[in-house]
Amino acid sequence: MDKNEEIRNEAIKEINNSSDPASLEGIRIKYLGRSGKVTMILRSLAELPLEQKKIMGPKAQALRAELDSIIVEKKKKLLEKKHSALDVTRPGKKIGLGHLHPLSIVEKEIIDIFRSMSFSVIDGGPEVETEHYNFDALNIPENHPAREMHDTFWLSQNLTNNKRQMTNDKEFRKGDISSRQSSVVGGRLLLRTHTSPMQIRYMESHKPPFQIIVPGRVFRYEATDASHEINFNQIECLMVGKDVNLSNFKFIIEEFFSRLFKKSITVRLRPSYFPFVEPGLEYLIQCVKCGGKGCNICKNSGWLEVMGAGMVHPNVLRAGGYDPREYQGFAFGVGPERIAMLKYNIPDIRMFYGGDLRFINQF
Ligand code: FA5
Repeated sequence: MDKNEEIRNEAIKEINNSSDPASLEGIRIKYLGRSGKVTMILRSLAELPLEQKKIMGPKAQALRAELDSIIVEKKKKLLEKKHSALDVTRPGKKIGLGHLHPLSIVEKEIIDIFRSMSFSVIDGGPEVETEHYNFDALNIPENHPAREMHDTFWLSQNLTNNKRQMTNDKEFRKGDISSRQSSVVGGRLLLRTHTSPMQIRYMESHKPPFQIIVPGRVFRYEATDASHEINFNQIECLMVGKDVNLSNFKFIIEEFFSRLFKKSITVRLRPSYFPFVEPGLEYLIQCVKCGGKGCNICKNSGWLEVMGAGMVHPNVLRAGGYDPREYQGFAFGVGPERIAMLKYNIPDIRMFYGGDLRFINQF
C-alpha cells in the first residue's frame, strides 16, 4: 500500500467515526489544512523529479478532491441530524403566562366591592329561561308594551327539546302560532334578556332580610354598535328588608362608583321606567372618551347608561312570595361591559368578544 492509500484509509475511517461538526472540522484541518497530511504531500511534489511528479501529482490532487467531497457530504448529514434531534442543551421556548380577560377583571372588582359591603354573591341562574321568570313574574304580562323593550331570542317549542330552534321576535310574530301554545311549565322558553329573573328565583326560596348580587350572561336580539352587543353580561343586585329605602340605594351606589373608578367621575341619576320597579331610575356616567362632548360610544349624548334601578314593585315582591306591606327592597342591573369601557377607555364594546390578541394582551 503506498503512502497516499494509507492516508486515504486513515482519513476515511476518522471521518466515518466523527459524530459532530466540530470534530469533523478538526479532521479536515488534519488532512487538508495548511499543514495537513495531504497538503504536505502536494508541497513535497516540487522536490520530485519530473517523471515522478507526473505520476504522483494527479494522484495527490485526486486524493485531496475525494477527501474534500466526503467531508462536505458528512458535514451536511451531521447538520441535518443536529436540527432534527432534540437538543436538550438549547434554552427552552418561553411559555407565555395566561391572564384574565378585561371583563373578568372588572367583574371581579365589582364583586369584591359588593362583598366588602356584606352582599352575598349568588351564582348564575339559567340562561335558558321561561317567560314566567323573564317577564310575567316581573310585572310584564303578555302584550305589555314593555316586552318590546327586550328584543328576545325565543326558543321554538313545536320541536322536540333536543331539536329546539332559535327564533327572534319578528319571525315569531310572522306566525308559528303553535309555538305560542306553551308546553312548558312557566311558559315559553327564551334566552334571558336580563338577570332580573333571578330576583324572583331567589325570593321564592329565601327569607328577608338579605342583600345579594348575581352576575350572569344575557342575550338580546338587537343590532350591535359601539355600545350594544347581542350577548353581554349584567350584574343584578337585590336588597330586601323591613325598611330598605332609596337613600340606602343611593349611598351604596355612590360608594360603589367611587371605589371602582378611584377618581371622581360625573354621574347622573334620572327617572326611568321598568315595570318591575317603582319608582324606576337610570344611572348614567359622563362619557370618558369625549368628556361629555359627544362621540360614537355615547351616541353624541355625552352620557353612557350603565345601570337600571329602582324600588322593587309590590307585584314583584308578591310574585316572590312576600307581603309588600311588610317588606321593601331596591334592585338594579349594571352592565360590566359598559363599566369596563369607561374604566379602560375602550371605544367599542365589540372588542371584548373579537378575539384579537393585540387587544386582550394589553390587560
Ligand atoms: C335591564 O335590563 C333591567 N333588568 C335592569 C334593572 C334591574 C332595572 C333591576 C331595575 C331594577 P336595561 O335594559 O337598561 O335594564 O339594561 C341594564 C344595563 O345593561 C344597561 O344600563 C347597560 O349597562 C347594559 N346593557 C343593556 N343593553 C345592552 C347591550 N345591548 N349591550 C351591552 N350592555 C347592555
